[in-house]
Amino acid sequence: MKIVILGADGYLGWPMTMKLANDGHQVLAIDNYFRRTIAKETNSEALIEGPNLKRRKDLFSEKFNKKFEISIGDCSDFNYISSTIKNFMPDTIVHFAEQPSAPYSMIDYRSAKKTFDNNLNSTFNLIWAVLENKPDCHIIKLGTMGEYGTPNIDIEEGWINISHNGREQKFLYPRQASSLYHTTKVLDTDLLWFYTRVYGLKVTDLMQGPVYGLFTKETETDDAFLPNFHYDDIFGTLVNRFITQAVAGIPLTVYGEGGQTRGYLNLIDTLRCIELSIQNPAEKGELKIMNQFTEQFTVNEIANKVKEVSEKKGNKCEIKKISNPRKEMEKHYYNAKHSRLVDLGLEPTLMSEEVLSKMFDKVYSKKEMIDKKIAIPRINWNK
Ligand code: USQ
Repeated sequence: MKIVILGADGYLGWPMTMKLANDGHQVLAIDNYFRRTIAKETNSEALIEGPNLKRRKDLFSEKFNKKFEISIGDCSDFNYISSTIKNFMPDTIVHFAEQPSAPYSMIDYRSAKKTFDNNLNSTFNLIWAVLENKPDCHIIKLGTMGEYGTPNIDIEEGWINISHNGREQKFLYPRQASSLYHTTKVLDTDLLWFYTRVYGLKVTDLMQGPVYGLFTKETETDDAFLPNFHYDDIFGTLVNRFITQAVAGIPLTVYGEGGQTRGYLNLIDTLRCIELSIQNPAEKGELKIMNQFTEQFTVNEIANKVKEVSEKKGNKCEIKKISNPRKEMEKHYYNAKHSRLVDLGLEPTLMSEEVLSKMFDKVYSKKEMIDKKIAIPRINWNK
């Protein structure tokens, strides 16, 4: 297939690019290094930051004897994205090209506006670029479980039947996010649904939980292929942060009571879920929504798992509850459905001791490069 990856330099976009190219697809990898730029601006450099896309593309060709194309450009520039799609004529577009950090979106007006402009414009422009040039192209959009928030009822996969005064209709499941970043994802979903039902786009929206991990078939062949790995409070996700904190001897920063429950998944499963979505495209006029995670945990449960792995290696690890810098529920009901991807063939890679141990060892090999100052929270929107 001809596949475009938007946001191909990212934590998920890069391993996805390699996998699809290695599997024999014709891949065009696009990025404008937005995340690298704002990570530098906020003093949040990754512990593992791969070479730029051009360099990685060359290294990949040498190692795997396969090719992919790259294009450095900004999806929030309509002329760029429209002409690129017109020239490449993809069967599928995987859209990761968004500012992914909740804390970044909550720093100040400037960071909020950048998040808003980048995320909404990239999705809006993508929609129009597809409508004008390749309307039968399947768009796979990375959404987030955070769109649903933490409601006091079961979370369905995207849609819910509502009965009201004796009548019934299916609607998008109610969404109530707890950061501006997550809210831009809600707005993206609404935009995609509008253009899908009015103009007959083919869209899959994947509501993904926090991802952890470093290793895929391709990334583990060479350190230069590892995805960028953040452990700071802005771009680092929970498991990756806790492992780095354990390695560095910093107490694991449990925010508030630590009862916050989320659906987590391994990086390997992210790639598999997207592969399954590519193989099972939405129909014309369909917005297919799937919840993309494999296991639910509280923050406390994850802290305990990481502590256990760390201490088995003789590396002492403390857990510390600190005042929550985020405005979120710390104790809540959480029961999110997630069977659609399993029904398509996903076999979950669980958060086992072995999986965490392998991550720990790789992070340990980079221990000297950890900057302890950026591993503790610097952004507070719970004032
Ligand atoms: N948390 C801690 N201590 C920390 C860091 C986080 O207790 O040191 C807590 C947070 O307060 C939150 C939970 O852990 O309750 C998860 O935080 P996170 O930073 O791993 O995840 P989040 O900010 O929600 O965002 C991440 C990705 C985002 C993706 C989202 C999926 O950055 O791109 O959309 O996970 S989800 O969380 O399901 O919305």
